[in-house]
Amino acid sequence: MDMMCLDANSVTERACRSCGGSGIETFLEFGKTPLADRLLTSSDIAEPEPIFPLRVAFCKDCSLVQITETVNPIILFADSYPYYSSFSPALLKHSRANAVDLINRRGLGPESLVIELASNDGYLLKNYVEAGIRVLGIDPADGPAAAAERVGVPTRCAFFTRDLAETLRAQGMRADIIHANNVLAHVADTNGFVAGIARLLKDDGVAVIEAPYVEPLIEHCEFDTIYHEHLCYFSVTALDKLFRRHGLYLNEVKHLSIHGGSLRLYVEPRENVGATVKEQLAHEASRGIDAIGYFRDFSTKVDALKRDLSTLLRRLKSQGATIAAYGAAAKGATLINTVGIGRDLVDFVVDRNVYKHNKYMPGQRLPIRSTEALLEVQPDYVLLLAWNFVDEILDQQAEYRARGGKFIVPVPTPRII
Ligand code: DWN
Ligand code: ZN
Repeated sequence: MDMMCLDANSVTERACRSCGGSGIETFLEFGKTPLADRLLTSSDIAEPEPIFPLRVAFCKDCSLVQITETVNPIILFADSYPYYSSFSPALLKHSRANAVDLINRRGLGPESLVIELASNDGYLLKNYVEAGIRVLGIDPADGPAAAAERVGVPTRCAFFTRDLAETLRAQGMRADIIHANNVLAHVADTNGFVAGIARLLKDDGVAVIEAPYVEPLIEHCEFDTIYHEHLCYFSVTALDKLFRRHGLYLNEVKHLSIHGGSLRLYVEPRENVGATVKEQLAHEASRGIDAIGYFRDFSTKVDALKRDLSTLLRRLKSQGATIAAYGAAAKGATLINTVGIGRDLVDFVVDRNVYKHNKYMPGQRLPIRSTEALLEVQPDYVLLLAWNFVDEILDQQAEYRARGGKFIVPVPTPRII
């Protein structure tokens, strides 16, 4: 498996991505890994694959957890980005409820404007279009952006930056709602992104932002959600400081179970900090989530989970079992490449996303097939890489399980269901 380090395509940060401080301390080291969403085609297989350092650090000045390597966003998100939100029914349901709630809470109508940053295939904005509300999607990934246009969601195929915000504002655009789901942690210029939101939001507008929460990541050992697309791992403490730096206020926070535990943040140009935020800040201070100590033993927990999973898979294999995997997910790439799960253990990965079929997982190069393969091949076990959708996938795979198939859920501790 030949890999090459393309130093030209990444930068090693020396200062904090949010506050610019130099007090960042590394607490987890994965060495060099391939890019989690850079699926390989059969012609790529013969080519060396780019690998980049993956190191996680904590900022003592603003409490932000972050990776120290910034890979060129064009490599990560532009061409042939394989992630399409609409392949997950739970995510569609979750997003529709969010849109309907905001339409009611904010009394949105035909004169309103809703903008989504990283709008993907229109999975969320289509709900506003249906309600006759004006929308604009912004997403750099050409495939998903085209898919959004096909479902009637006008989409600008571009990265959202402070400059783009100025351009849109100069064109008379100011948003009542700005959605940003699973993107704030992905942007190389965190401050420019937030400053852009501040410029584009109406004075009485609200930015509704979803991002994975650092506490469940640490508590449930969700180390596989660490990869080069995810530059930041947020606490409310770090977020509050980031928004205030740009004249924005985190006024309300909700906990979500999606993606292993996320936060929904209600951010406004006017300060009106509610109890949910004050309580969460106090909670983090009492748990020490605002200090390096909380993170110091995480790498030991990660090593233990990696060891236990590897031992389980090797034991099953030595007993003659056949094993496949479910979910050609970015988090799956981190798991298989940091644990060392190759074709000696897992024969193939299945996924519902047709854009991922007949491609290969980065690094370990496991072939990706459609979910039908589980009933065609009926492997004894299936390693669930997309564990964050365990309930709906177990329901969906009732036939496979009825025939005796078993799932291995790796996080928070490897278990067989
Ligand atoms: O932050 C990110 C999150 C939101 O989504 C991105 N950087 C990339 C992506 O991460 P991921 O690939 O780890 O996300 P998912 O949503 O956990 O991926 C699940 C995979 O499983 C997708 O390829 C879709 C697939 N899937 C499936 O085959 N059948 C998902 C469901 C729910 C299913 O029933
Ligand atoms: Zn900082």
